Amino acid sequence: MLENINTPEDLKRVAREDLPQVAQDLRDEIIRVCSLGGGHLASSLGAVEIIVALHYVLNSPRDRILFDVGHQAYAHKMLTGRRDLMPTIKKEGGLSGFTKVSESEHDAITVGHASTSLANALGMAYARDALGQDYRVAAVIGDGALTGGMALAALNTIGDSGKKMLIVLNDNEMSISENVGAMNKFMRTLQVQKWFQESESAGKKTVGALSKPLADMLSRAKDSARHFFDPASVNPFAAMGVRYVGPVDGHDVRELVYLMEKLVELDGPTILHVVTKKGKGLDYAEADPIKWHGPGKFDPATGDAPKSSAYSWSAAFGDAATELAKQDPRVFVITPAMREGSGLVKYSQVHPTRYLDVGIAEDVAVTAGAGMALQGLKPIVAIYSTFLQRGYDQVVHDVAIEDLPVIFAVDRGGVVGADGATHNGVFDLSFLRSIPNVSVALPRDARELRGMLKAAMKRGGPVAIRYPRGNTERVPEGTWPDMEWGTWERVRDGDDVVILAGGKALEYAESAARDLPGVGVVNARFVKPLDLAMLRDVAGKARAIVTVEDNTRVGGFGSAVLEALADLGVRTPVRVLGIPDEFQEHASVERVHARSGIDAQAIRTVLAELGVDVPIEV
Ligand code: HTL
Ligand code: MG
Repeated sequence: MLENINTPEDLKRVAREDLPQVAQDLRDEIIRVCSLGGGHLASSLGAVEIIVALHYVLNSPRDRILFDVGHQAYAHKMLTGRRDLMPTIKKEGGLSGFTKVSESEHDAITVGHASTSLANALGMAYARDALGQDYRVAAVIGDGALTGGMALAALNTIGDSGKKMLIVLNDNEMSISENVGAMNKFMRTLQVQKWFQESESAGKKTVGALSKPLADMLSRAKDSARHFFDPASVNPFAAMGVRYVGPVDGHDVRELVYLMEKLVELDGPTILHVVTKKGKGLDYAEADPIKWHGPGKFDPATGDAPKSSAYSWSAAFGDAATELAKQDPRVFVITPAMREGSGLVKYSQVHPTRYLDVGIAEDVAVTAGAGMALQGLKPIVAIYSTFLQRGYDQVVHDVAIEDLPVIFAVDRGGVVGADGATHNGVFDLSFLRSIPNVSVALPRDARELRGMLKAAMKRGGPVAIRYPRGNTERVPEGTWPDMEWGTWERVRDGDDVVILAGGKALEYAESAARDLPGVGVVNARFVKPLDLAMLRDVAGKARAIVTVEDNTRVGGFGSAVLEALADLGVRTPVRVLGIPDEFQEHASVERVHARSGIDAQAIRTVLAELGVDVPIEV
């Protein structure tokens, strides 16, 4: 049926009875597209009926449909003119993996981080009313995204504001891992309401039978109190002043249409709680939604995917943390909803009492670390660079002022590639090094990572150990090399031009210098503190210095070197290579590094400009 459905208007011409077939066709296409190049499969499969119903009832783009995180919106892209482009998703020059305002007039917000939809919807509702307009605002938010402080705080204001909007709570009991938190438990109590259980067992009949009178009641209740349907004795949504309806079957598209038609007309804010299955319609994804949250390419018939024996940086961290916690009973690891991504599955099993998933609440993760450190633990906050942006004030205010011993294992530092601008971790060196007391270390491999972790434990104070997305090599258990804090290491002799680089950028530097006599390379593995003794020595002899970093050039490692040289009164010329001051759209990591001018070839070009005799590549 999709052949003739390229816009929401086309969809509205479909008979209601045929909407389940549209949903099925969208699902087939999502599976096909994801099998070719990977994508957010399970979440997108689960949200198909919600999206069909919203586009059937609302008039996008005039009415605004907001998707939280934006990773579940593949059906939305297909229904808004982008079906043909779906195979380009997350590829260079192709569609974004999330919704993006500059990509389509139907994408109401640009997103990738969780929990922003409700505050955006609140702002839009105020804008609508302030400008005397009358469009409708609907937000789709997952149960995982609802664990974020931003979402909960927005709800607090939404309920008080009385602003008209529809919030579709897409509850699949999953974040990337199992969802956590008290709200999650509360939602389970709603799901075991008797009538819902019956509807589950007796097919969809009971939901239809029960929700029709419910919907009639709703349409009569337009102006009445918001607390009229309250299936649990205490409903936190209702308590916040948001009308609560549900839970209903989120895969019964006709039922959803029926309800939404009524609910979007109600004054004030309304939550429609829908229960969905993550991975719906694909047996292996339903059975293991964690594995199928964001797979790479796979065989759709069997679910077979290319296996990799590579050892990720995340696994290297998780293994090291698991060992450290065996040695020291004060070690405690906190994750904001990223157990799998941060390599902590094993840790969480081996040390369940010293492991905490706070949900998608990075601010809470950081400040809970502060509380633990104040009371004698040695917390490690395992966090992606991009999501640590959510905890910046907490690092400053709760951790750094008192110089507390909180270790930040900062994963996905640098360019991440396919997830694009929302997920790149290219600001952390700049925003962390500007905070007093905070050390910033860049391991070149798993050995250094372990050395830094061990040294950080001994030293105390806030430390960020930052490593990239991707793989490193395995090291034997018990590998704990000594590491002197704040020291760099010469990894290639040469005093004419010297490249200073740490972490991922060091690989590029070594590769660039491989056959160039006179070009030295330093493993600048601490961005803060800098190894001033070595810097002075290098700068005293070299004709020029090149700094390279997988981070914005603005205020990062190169800036630190320039500041230090200025303080030392040394005038050696410095070329600063880093990510330019622009948002980097999705493409492979290698491509983004190449076009940013930090890969080996770009470094060689700069060396040639500095007068180094660089052989011409053929
Ligand atoms: N922290 C923040 C602030 N934003 C994001 N996006 C993450 C972490 C990582 N993340 C996702 S998707 C996701 C997380 C934690 C789970 C969201 O669960 P929800 O949706 O219940 O809202 P579901 O997957 O359909 O169940 C991405 O980075 C894509
Ligand atoms: Mg969910």
